[in-house]
Amino acid sequence: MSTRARFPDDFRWGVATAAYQIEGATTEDGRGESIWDRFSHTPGRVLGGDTGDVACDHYHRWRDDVALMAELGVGAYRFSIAWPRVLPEGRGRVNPQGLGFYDRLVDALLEAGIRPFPTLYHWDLPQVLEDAGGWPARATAEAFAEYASAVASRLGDRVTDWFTINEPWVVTQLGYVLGLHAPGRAEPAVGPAVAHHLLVAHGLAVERIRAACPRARVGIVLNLDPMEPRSLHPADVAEARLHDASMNRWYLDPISGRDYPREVTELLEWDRREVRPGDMEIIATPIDRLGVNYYRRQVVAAASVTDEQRPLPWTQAGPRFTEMGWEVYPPGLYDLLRRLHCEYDFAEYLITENGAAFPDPAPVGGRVSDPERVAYLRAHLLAVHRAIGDGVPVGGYFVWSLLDNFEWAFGYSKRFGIVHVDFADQTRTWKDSAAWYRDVATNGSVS
Ligand code: IFM
Repeated sequence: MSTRARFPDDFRWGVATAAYQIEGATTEDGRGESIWDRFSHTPGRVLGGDTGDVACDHYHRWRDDVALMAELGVGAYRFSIAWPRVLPEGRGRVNPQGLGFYDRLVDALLEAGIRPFPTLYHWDLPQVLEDAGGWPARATAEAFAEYASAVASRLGDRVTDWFTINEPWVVTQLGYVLGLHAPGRAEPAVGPAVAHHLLVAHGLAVERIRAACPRARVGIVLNLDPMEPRSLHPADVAEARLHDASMNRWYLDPISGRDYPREVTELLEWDRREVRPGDMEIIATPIDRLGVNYYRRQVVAAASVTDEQRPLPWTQAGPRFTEMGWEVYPPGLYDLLRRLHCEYDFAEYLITENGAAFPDPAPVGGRVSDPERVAYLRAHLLAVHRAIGDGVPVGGYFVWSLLDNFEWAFGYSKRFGIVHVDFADQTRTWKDSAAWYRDVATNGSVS
């Protein structure tokens, strides 16, 4: 009996990256400063003092990287557009060289038979907009809509698949509440305003993209972690529900036409002063698909409960973790997709990111051995296949990431790529996972 999991013929096999993580060339061709340039150049913010100044030098090597994707046999590429390359002052004047870069990239992808899936905001806010208030200010959402128009007007004759914002939870929590990401503001009080403006920005951009490109299929990308209570003790269950509401439902509910989860607005004592009439309708502008970034589940325990008080059985995190300290839990992706389908019913889902950092060995004989990553990707793809079999409309999967790259506050210390990058000389070397994924993408099946 065959154990081959065959995916639908029109399933999209892709790889994903983001501008600041791979492009480098941060001061070239009129690009403006981003919050990540400022943050990474501030001592003590990024591990090892790493910056995205060079990264994978993709800004100069993009033709080779497109050829690499063609060799990999992928039919889709999710990348992000750097706002400060296109609008160095954040709004107003368009930088033709910045937009020209993405214009050429799109042409090259299409020539290679690879469908472009750009994301407009993967965290590199123009620094001038941060100086003017950043995401706590509503003007940033309005500027984002202008930026979306500028990009969609130029690329919309060839690009139909768009994502607005990547992982608004990360922008809010890590960027503004905890200060672990750019712009490094540890100001919990601005959290709800940041999240709300990101969602308003998303809704405004959906309208602008469609106006410029009537055939567009538009979505937002959310990082969603299933929250499992440690036990069925009512306090653990309540805590898991609260985590789910503040991380997952805070974004899923409003884009689906529901309100922000009340338990969270109450907990944060948010007076909703930023919510203007009509905002919730803008946020709920129907989308064509949801981008799902899945890496792990979280097992949640209430601090008030001792283990002696917990009824058995407990939920234990499994034995395996990635180098990020994230539990390897493929069933969570299946559970998540079923839950999204049952509770939210989006028209389509794309797995816009899934992948893992492991401490890879150095290349030997032109290859990197990474069996843990192959096992990770394989198990998660089987979870996706199972969800499709149950009727969840999952249309594609993008490995995070094509290349080892700048992993934000961890600098270059965490390698997520299926292709190894030697950051000293920019050599790209296939890992075993790249060869494995090429077979999967080419055959449309996982065995
Ligand atoms: O590298 C990031 C990416 O930019 C956003 N999602 C998670 C990845 C791994 O941390």
